[in-house]
Amino acid sequence: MAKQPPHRDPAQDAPHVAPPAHAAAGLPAIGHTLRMAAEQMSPGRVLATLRRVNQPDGFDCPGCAWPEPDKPHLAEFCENGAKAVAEEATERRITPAFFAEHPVAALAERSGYWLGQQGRLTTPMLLDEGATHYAPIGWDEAFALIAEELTALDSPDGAAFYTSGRTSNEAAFAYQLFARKLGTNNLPDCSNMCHESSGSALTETLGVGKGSVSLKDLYQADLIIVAGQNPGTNHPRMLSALERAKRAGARIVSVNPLPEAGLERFKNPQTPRGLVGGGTRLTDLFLQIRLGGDLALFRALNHLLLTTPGAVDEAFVAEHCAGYAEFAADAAELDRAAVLRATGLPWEQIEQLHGLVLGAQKVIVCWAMGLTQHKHAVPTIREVVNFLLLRGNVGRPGAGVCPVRGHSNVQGDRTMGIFERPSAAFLDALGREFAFEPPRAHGHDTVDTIRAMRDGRVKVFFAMGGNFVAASPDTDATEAAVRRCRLTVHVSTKLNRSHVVTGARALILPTLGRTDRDVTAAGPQFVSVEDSMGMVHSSRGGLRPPAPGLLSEVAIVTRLARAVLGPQDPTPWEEFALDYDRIRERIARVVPGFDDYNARVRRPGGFALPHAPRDTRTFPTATGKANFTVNPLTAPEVPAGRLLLQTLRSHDQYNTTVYGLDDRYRGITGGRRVVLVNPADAAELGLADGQFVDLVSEWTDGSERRAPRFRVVHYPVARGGAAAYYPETNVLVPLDSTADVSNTPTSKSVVVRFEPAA
Ligand SMILES: Nc1nc2c(c(=O)[nH]1)N[C@H]1C(S)=C(S)[C@@H](COP(=O)(O)OP(=O)(O)OC[C@H]3O[C@@H](n4cnc5c(=O)[nH]c(N)nc54)[C@H](O)[C@@H]3O)O[C@H]1N2
Ligand SMILES: Nc1nc2c(c(=O)[nH]1)N[C@H]1C(S)=C(S)[C@@H](COP(=O)(O)OP(=O)(O)OC[C@H]3O[C@@H](n4cnc5c(=O)[nH]c(N)nc54)[C@H](O)[C@@H]3O)O[C@H]1N2
Ligand SMILES: [Mo]
Repeated sequence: MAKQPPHRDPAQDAPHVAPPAHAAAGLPAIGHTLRMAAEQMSPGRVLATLRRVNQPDGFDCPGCAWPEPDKPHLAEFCENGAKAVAEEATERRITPAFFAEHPVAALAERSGYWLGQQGRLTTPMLLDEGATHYAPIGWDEAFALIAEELTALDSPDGAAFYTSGRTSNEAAFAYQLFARKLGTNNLPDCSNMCHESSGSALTETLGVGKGSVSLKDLYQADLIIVAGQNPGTNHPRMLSALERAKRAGARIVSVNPLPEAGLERFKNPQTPRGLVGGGTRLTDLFLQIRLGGDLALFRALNHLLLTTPGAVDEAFVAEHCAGYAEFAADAAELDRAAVLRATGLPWEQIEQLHGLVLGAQKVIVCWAMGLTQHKHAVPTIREVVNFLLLRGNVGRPGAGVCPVRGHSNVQGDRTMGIFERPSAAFLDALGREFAFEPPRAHGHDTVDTIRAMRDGRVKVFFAMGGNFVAASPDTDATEAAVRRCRLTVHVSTKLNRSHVVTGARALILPTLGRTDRDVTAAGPQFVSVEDSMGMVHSSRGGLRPPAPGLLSEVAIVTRLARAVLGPQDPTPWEEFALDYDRIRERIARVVPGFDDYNARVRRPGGFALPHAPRDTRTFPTATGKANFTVNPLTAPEVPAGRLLLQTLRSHDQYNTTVYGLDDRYRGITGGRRVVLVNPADAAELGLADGQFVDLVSEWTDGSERRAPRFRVVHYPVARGGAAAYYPETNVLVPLDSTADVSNTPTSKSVVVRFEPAA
């Protein structure tokens, strides 16, 4: 029997602090996983579920987007993947009785953790205008209600259709088709808050907004730089790949303001050495950089390479690159003092890295949110590209760019057209295939959607998964904006804050997840996803769905499309819902690289999408070449008496889903309201370890935002910076504080001061 959800809501947490760990995984990880799974499921279900994760005939792990190796271990074990699976495969259920018992106003007082622990959603529910409780509604009535609200809009651009990156290719393709047939490109997605900066920088410089390496490249690399990423928690299977690279002779450099345990040492739970031995030391050189110092670091590195005779791959640059002369002229000068200030690194360490680079034929740079969520994120990533181009490290084995994606299908969703700024080529192909004229004007991304709701321009908000209210910046402003909507709709597996902070009317549409069996009148269906390295493969759930009559995401989108677009609409939505092969046939005709989709997706392991820079060293950019760019040295300015706050993930959470209150590797247990501060900064600011403070963010327009009662933890973070968990600190991130070009919220760069807690 699965245990009941906790009665007590531990929102008022009481964190305990111990010294941080220096190694990740090993035996404790397995014990931790099994304990957490056992709280959600019976032992038989735990085994049946975990055995099918990331196996060729199984389902794609709903955790991260890290690719599967060719021959996965029987249990391609990953502690946090297992937690993501257990969270979805839980045997707890939310029924209409739950909503009858809890008024929405009371649910809005609960923590996200408590909401998530209540179990899987089972019944479509409506919160009608003025009602205090959600009440059950039939599927047809729900779709009719949405159609009524959409039809009442002055323009289709009064609606926005959000996507979180777990949605399958098939559902995503149908969803964007529906939005565009309705007449809008308002397709914001979680990627706007995530790797948008990577997409912007890579599209401009290399012509493809995705990573250029495969797992095989990683195994062959001589040098791997991991910057702004915490794989021990967020991409644990990446540690096995790094271990394999290391055993083949690669050097690994970590660039991070925090000494993350997973990057220090890895105890591979698949090997005896990892289970009982000391594990593998991963990092050869740790650069404890200041927040936002990476642009300065890569500029310094590029300067050193340019001034080292023979260091530049001149043949590659001459044949394949544009903009080199301007870049080289600019990088010839270096303000060394500014570099030292921005990075906080001793010059010797930068020279050490330079030495490692000179000794390496094949270099890969991996990165995640530590690079993408800064005001100068796009120039930073452009400078990383400059660095790789200088020595020809793009488009050959063992080398390239590796932005490590978050959600398991966030990359696939974008490939399927979930984008507020689609290319003309994509719209042309879509319009041709479905005989309609897609809207051409760009739509709203996530931040612009919030502004549009605030200003009354978007009145219907529809979310395919995710937790928009909690994941977005500036929580109070976002919640006020959402409350101005006429209607908010969430297609969800689990209850979250976005269901209780709503428009005048709100719908919860429960759906199948990755682990659930999906059977239509035409037989069992599978879906497909694209991982962080452009591999597309199938995913088939095996568990009995949490309730009879639950609809898949594809079924929901197609039935909604029919209800809104009417019986005369020529798109065969019913056929799409019956047999997902019919959707894949269309994708194959619209999206490049998906020829013969239905056959190739059925091969074990799937197939690789084409990537011009990787495959043929050609660059589909505006110049037809790989572009060097000039990126002036900038770094965050922090006034005296303040620190720069980054908002990051603990070990027991998946974005806004909190699995538990521990952050094991960082030594924090039993609570999440902690702020990590360097002891030297703490001394200067008079912050004692264990003291409770309010965090107050200061924005350039003079406005202030407050997050109350955080326990100060003295921790070895780089000087000048602090760290606290997301989403508790989203309230501090001003809506207008976004990255240049990509408009991504600056979640890793918030100026804060500390006030004693009341
Ligand atoms: N278990 C689990 N897995 C996940 C997720 C999850 O929440 N839980 N989330 C998924 C998603 S959507 C994503 S996008 C990824 C996120 O994966 P990560 O990007 O690893 O996630 P964060 O916790 O935001 O960690 C940011 C890391 O960058 C470092 N950092 C912060 N600022 C800087 C900087 O200025 N420079 C440098 N060099 N480093 C910096 C931080 O210290 C931290 O180690 O993980 C995915 N996988
Ligand atoms: N301050 C701060 N803010 C951040 C970040 C940060 O580092 N700091 N990171 C940003 C990043 S990288 C991201 S990606 C976003 C994440 O933003 P989102 O993707 O919007 O948020 P999640 O927490 O991943 O969404 C969780 C919800 O998705 C639903 N769900 C889960 N699986 C499924 C499914 O299979 N189908 C459907 N329909 N629903 C499902 C469940 O109801 C669950 O409650 O947050 C961003 N916000
Ligand atoms: Mo993400």
